[in-house]
Amino acid sequence: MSAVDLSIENGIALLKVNRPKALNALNIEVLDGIDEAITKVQGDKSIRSMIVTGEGDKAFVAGADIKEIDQLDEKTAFEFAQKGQSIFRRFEKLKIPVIAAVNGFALGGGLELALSCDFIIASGNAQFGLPECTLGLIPGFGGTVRLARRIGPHLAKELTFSGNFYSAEDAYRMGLVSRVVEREQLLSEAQKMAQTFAKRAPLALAGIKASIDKGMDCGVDQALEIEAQVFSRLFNSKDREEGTKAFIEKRTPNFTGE
Ligand code: CO8
Repeated sequence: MSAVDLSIENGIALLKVNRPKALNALNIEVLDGIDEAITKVQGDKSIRSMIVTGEGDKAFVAGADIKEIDQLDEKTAFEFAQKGQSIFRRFEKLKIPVIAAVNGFALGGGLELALSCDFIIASGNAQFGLPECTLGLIPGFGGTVRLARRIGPHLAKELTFSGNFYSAEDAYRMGLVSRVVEREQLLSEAQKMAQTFAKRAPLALAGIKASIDKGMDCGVDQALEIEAQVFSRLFNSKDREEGTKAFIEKRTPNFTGE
């Protein structure tokens, strides 16, 4: 049984972290499995969107593997942090929409994985937190960077200073989670959203993702320039032609990603 399962159906990739006995904690094997899955998804043009979740009823991912962390020293800790960071950065840069479907604990590195996805939906029993300070550590897989950008520095500091766990409803109120659903409906809700994205023009979605993500990292003038560049480049795409033609002909567009 592999520590990360990747299945692909009808253009939707489902990545499941599969280490339920350790609450799907991120050990080296899981990190390498995620890295491999990213490469597969990048190489398969039929994939239009992706869902990330954890196996079992209890956890999405309960953090980096604390038993592995315990073996690190300053040098290996730096290397380990960089390894996780670069994998999550590759993840974040995928050109398709990626939904984190959080089905239980999303703690430490688990929340950092979810933050590398485009947005998070959660089941009512989900719990979120960055409890690294309770271990004498700080988040090392992008948590201080991405959480502050997602919910603002004040809330990011409250979470990381306290190390507390927050309910799905609290996370929703903070804007960390976009939607809370019943546990039984979590995957079907994520799939419904992924199916909607899969019907849209892939180059347009990739362009929206790039425009929002790059735009968040620069000033308004530069962000507007990026938006105009992405917008205009789409005029070279077959899908743009197909989209407007289908509207005029009153039919559903057939987008090919070209
Ligand atoms: N690492 C390793 N094993 C874990 C982890 C983890 N993060 N979380 C749970 N497990 C294991 C437990 O050890 C236990 O295994 P065993 O049965 O062999 O003893 C099994 O999963 C079940 O866990 P519990 O018995 O503890 O289950 P409970 O329901 O009692 O508690 C909790 C669930 C509250 C989630 C609890 O397991 C817990 O607090 N886990 C740790 C949460 C945590 O602190 N996560 C942050 C880790 S640090 C981190 O993620 C840093 C990321 C950046 C790293 C950069 C490195 C340089």
